[in-house]
Amino acid sequence: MSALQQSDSAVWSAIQAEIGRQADGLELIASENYTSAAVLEAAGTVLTNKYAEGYPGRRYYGGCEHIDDVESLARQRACELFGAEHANVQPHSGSQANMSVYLTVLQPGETYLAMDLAHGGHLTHGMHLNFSGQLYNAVHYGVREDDHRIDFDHVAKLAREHRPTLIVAGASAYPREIDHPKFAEIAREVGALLMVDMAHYAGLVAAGLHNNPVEVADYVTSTSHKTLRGPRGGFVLTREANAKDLDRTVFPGMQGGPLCHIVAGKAVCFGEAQQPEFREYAAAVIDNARVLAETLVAGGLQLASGGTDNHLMLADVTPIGLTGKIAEETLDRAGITVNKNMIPFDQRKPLDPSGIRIGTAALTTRGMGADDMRRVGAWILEVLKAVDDAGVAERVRGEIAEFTGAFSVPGIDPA
Ligand code: DSN
Repeated sequence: MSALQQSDSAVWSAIQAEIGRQADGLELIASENYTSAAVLEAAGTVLTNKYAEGYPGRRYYGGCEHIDDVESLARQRACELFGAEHANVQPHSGSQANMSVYLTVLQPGETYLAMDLAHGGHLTHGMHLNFSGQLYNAVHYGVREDDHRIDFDHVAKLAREHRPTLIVAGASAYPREIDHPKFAEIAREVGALLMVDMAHYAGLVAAGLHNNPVEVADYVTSTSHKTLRGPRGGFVLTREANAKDLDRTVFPGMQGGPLCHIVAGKAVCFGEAQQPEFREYAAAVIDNARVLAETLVAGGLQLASGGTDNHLMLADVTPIGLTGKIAEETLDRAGITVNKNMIPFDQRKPLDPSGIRIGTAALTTRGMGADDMRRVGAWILEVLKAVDDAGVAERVRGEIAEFTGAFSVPGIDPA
């Protein structure tokens, strides 16, 4: 019996149930993944006990020599992986990574340009209820109505009109490769700084399969847990010239002690992403997304921009008489996990939008390939076309539980 099971059976039971859910179902949330057993182990260590305010070699607490080693490794590996001069690996999340850049380069009330949440941006790209929309004047660009690609003419027009201090590129629900050099060109023209939030596609960048924003941006923010497949957390990359200001903003500006166990998980994840196998993994994520997208389109769903060239797709479910909320709930009953999502120019509301967002990073980690994606696509279509038939969802749930039994989950099943 584990220590947790013995001391707190309620929490232990909930965790066991979640282990079962992660193992038995099809995890298609585009921002989720399964970390390796090594990342999981590092994140579950006694490093959680340690306070280490400050940075390696300059801490406000004693006893930080081993934490220094871990954080230095994480910083060094992040820099090697992405070709950056400086990395801050302490932000607790992607939101805090973004906050740290805004607080470094923007004064309250200043203007920045970022992607509209309704077109695929993130909460921290200036949503009106978020700090990023309350503290600053966020101006939004979006995608074109005809092809759902970023409208660079509009980005340039807004940049010339509003003269923002900062331009933010990057998205949470955009199925196409983002042209970072184009953003850099516009930023240079209007004298703005460029920040790229690569949280979703960081793993593809690490693998050399998406153009690298570090080459053209002043700041690059990310999470470590999406396509990069590390522990839940954030980090920021920048040039050496910005290092002091950024570090001062993260600590003491907006955080106290780093989460040392998570920093250890990040170090392991950056090391894993440097291995040749990671490139193969990232290539398979993209291939799988393409095959799944083709399967869904052939089955009658409309995808934003018509398809995908990264790890995710946005499917409009209204042509088959559903809403995103109904689709999410119905798929959930069948053991298929996705999230409802606005599609560009959505006429519906965020809590019951027209679409669902689907990603292949997690299933690819389990070793699924193109044929499996065709099967997954067929299940999605079958369930969505029979929302009123509880028996279909029930049967598919059973089929999926049997199917997923053949694919191990790192950290849950033995490799
Ligand atoms: N909440 C994340 C997502 O699902 O894309 C972004 O932070």
